[in-house]
Amino acid sequence: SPRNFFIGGNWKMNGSVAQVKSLVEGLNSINVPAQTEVVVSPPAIYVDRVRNNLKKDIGVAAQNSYVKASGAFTGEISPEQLKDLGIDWVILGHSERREYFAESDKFVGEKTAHALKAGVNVIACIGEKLEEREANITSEVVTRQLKGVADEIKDWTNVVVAYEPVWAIGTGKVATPEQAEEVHVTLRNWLAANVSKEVAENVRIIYGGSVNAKNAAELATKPNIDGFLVGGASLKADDFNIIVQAR
Ligand code: G2H
Repeated sequence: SPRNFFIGGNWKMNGSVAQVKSLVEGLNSINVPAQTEVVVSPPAIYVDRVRNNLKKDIGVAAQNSYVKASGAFTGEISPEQLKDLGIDWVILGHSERREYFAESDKFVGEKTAHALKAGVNVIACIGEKLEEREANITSEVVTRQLKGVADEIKDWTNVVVAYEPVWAIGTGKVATPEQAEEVHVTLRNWLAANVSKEVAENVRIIYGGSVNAKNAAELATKPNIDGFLVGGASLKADDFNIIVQAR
């Protein structure tokens, strides 16, 4: 498969100067295997120091970026500014941003398009809520969210799709490998039908939601699971290292 394994660490709104320092030291002793890409995502205020202190074979992502290069947008950060700091990735459309900050499918698509235009790669997050899964509308929800991105971009080379079922996030209730694989196949089929066969074949689709050092290896055996977006377990370098080595 041309799809290199991709492991993202989403630190969310966690850490202090001291904790960031010790986590970066731990990450610097990780051996990044061949055909594996590793990216960590600190809170915005720590992004610069992490980039300056982390070894270069681990990438750094912001957790959000805006749709303008600069201007009167108090509190926002542009992908051009990220690029200026040597930050090559951004996580967009995480369910916590959709839920607590009312980000729409269209806005996530627009932010994705702007980040790509600025030369920043995107981890685009999608995923259904528990009530949506229970109502058997998982496929409709995740393909609608994916369409929000597809409507705004043409080139998927620098996009990684993260499927993160909301009911599995931070709950300890991980999706089974079969549940995740089923949705990843749905997404790939939707891309083949609505974007192109090439994009469907080449885009990395990673799984997120309570991935840890114990469950990562089994999830990684599935042919359409190309890696993970890891929250809680990415805050411990030893656990994160086990996940990085999972395939
Ligand atoms: C899902 C994931 C990382 P956690 O949000 O994006 O978090 O692994 O803590 O469920």
